[in-house]
Amino acid sequence: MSEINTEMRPGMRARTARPKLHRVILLNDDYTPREFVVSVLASIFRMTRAQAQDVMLTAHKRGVCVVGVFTRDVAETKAVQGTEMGRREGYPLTFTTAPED
Ligand code: TYC
Repeated sequence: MSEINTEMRPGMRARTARPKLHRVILLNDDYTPREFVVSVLASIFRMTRAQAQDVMLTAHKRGVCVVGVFTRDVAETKAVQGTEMGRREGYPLTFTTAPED
């Protein structure tokens, strides 16, 4: 059986796996009720209602707000879950993702 040599050698850089992180971004819209946005944020992201309120208000005022930073799969799953929670109630609430630079 062939084995992988995992030993460090002089000049080799120690490297821990550091997956690229992706932002989940909340987009403002004119129809989703503020309270509904707060509930979605609190239920999908580990956020108190006060934090969720801040994020909602930032998106409301500025158009977008970064909700959190996650590995790609987690970011995409949370964005889909949040967007689907809105769609089920007939709201245009939308979350997107973008890689961090
Ligand atoms: N702008 C919405 C309203 O006035 C509330 C809202 C805030 C919707 C943030 C989406 O990402 C959002 N009812």
